[in-house]
Amino acid sequence: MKITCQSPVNIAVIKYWGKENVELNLPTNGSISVTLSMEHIKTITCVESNEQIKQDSLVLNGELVEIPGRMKLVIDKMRNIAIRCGNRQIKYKSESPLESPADPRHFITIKSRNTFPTAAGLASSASGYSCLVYCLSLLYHLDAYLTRTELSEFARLGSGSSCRSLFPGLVEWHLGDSSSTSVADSICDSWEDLDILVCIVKSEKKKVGSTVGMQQTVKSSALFKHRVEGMPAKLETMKRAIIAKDFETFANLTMADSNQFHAVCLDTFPPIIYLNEDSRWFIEFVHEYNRMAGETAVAYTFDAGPNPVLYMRSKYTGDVVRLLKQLVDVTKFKSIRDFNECVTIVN
Ligand code: 2P0
Repeated sequence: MKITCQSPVNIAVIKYWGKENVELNLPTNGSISVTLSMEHIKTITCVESNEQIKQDSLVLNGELVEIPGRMKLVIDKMRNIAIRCGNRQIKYKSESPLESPADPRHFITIKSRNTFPTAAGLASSASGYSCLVYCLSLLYHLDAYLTRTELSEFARLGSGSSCRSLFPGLVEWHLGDSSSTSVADSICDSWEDLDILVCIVKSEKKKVGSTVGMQQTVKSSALFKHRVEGMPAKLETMKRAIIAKDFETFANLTMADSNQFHAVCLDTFPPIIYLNEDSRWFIEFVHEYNRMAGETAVAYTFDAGPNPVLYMRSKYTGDVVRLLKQLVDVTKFKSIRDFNECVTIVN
């Protein structure tokens, strides 16, 4: 029995940084992201289960690797739920292409690959864990018992930001106050004249992993406390801007949050520096472009790496791409027009 799914990455506009509970990946603040389309950047995962398989295994980008502890935890939790589901009431129709669920007592083989550089600050763990959780939910027909939001808890246990890739469009990961309430759901599933441009300036492995970085920040940054205090109001303003399709507020808050996140990284001791000279060039370019346009036309955001992701009003996209191609030596531009996709079945 075999299921293949694909999952996109998501890029936060109000960022997750800091864990209240490291083991459960409970965040110190809620976050909001945009799920990208899968045209260029995605994870494809195939999970196979049958009684001939002698042990669980993971092949990542063609290489047999040890299954990380967190992944084991996610797989075990989902298997346990699958074993108990026999006594539960079926709420929904399973989307699974498998007629009957796989036996959760059998071992599984996971084969997963990314169509973009792993650990380059482009949230590969987000597409990876959301894809795995969706594959397992279909393999065991868990989607017949649990909502997408309930399933997002398992993705979060694997990697915080991955709970957001289970939904299309603009998505909120709620802070919550327990494992079952710190979950994701959709704010709105499309924004027609919003375009996204992912610019890949460097595809080296990032220096400080997010999990380690977040713990250093929580321990050492005074600015971080200020950031957390301001979060509930910021999230509310952002949600209202998204629902009203108010690009100006959306764009300005996105840039301000990215800047504050990187300021907090710099305020961490020892400091975490994700931005580089190219990143700073993009920041100045965007502010100058907006000044010339006479309105907020473009916004930037940077995750745990130097690659800018630009959000723009679609009427400016052609001009921005043309100018960037003239001005900068960027490895790749990925123009993402349709981001109204989320994790889905391949076969
Ligand atoms: C985000 N990042 O909201 C923020 C912005 C990076 C900067 O979520 O430890 O890989 O697996 O829960 O989800 C990256 O953190 O961390 C991240 P874990 P994750 O997208």
